[in-house]
Amino acid sequence: MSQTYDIDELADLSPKDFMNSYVRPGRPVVVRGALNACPAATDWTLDYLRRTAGEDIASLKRWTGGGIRVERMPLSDYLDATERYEEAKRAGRAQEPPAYLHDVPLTSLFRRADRDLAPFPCDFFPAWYGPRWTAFAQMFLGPSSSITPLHFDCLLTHNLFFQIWGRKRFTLLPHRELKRCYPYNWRWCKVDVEKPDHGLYPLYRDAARAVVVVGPGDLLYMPPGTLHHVRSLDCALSFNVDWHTKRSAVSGVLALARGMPIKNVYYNALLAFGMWANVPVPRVLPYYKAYLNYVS
Ligand SMILES: O=C(O)CCC(=O)C(=O)O
Ligand SMILES: [Fe+2]
Repeated sequence: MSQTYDIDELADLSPKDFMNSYVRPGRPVVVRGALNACPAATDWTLDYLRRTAGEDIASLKRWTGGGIRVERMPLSDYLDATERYEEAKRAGRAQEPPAYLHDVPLTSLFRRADRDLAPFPCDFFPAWYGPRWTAFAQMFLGPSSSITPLHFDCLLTHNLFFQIWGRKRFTLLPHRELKRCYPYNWRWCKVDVEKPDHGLYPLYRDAARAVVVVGPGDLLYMPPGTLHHVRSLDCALSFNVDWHTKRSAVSGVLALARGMPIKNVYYNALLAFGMWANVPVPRVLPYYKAYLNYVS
């Protein structure tokens, strides 16, 4: 029998209560409808993307038995393929789904993200991020059934996840359950949470876990190291912000001793330096940008 792992669900949460009741003690939380007042919730349609960024080349990911394969195509072709796939699925015609536009800088496609998310208070993040927080946001757009396999975020950052539209089902486990999930390559896990092979991965049976579905306008907070598997239940648009506190940035540097790849330690050192020495975000970002574009 697996142990329980509880996730609070709230209708409202102030930045101060968020810091005190969830970030400090390291507890996950869902806030329903937290983004409903943002123009992004209504304006960020596929047609809007087609109009504003359709000619951009989208860099997509497909998970294969052997790892991640990157595919590229004009964004408008990708959006067309995704719509065709959803239509065919609704009509009961099976097709191979398009790949997943996964973990790309939000402002590269939503260039007015600052304005479109403006009602969302930047004090959900440490003061260092300030109004430039959207520069750290990474977006996810994909067809229904898209999956991100079980992993934790590789810099051991806090993760605030914003669901714009569509639904996603998260399976979450606290970091202490890592061994029971059979990790490899630092951040990935071998166990398939949707169909666990208890013969191959017997320790998983006893791992504490929780399942939560996020829908349009919802916010999900995951503390550093939270293991998560994500399945899109619909065609869905989301983004996350991986961010550090002064403390988690230092822990992220010390994680070198626990096997964190040196490249990741470098990015954590950069953020720790920026935050502790109070170097303004625009001076740190050019060095951090490479992280936001790398596949790991
Ligand atoms: O939405 C997804 O498919 C993956 C999200 C994720 O892994 C993250 O926010 O860190
Ligand atoms: Fe993640």
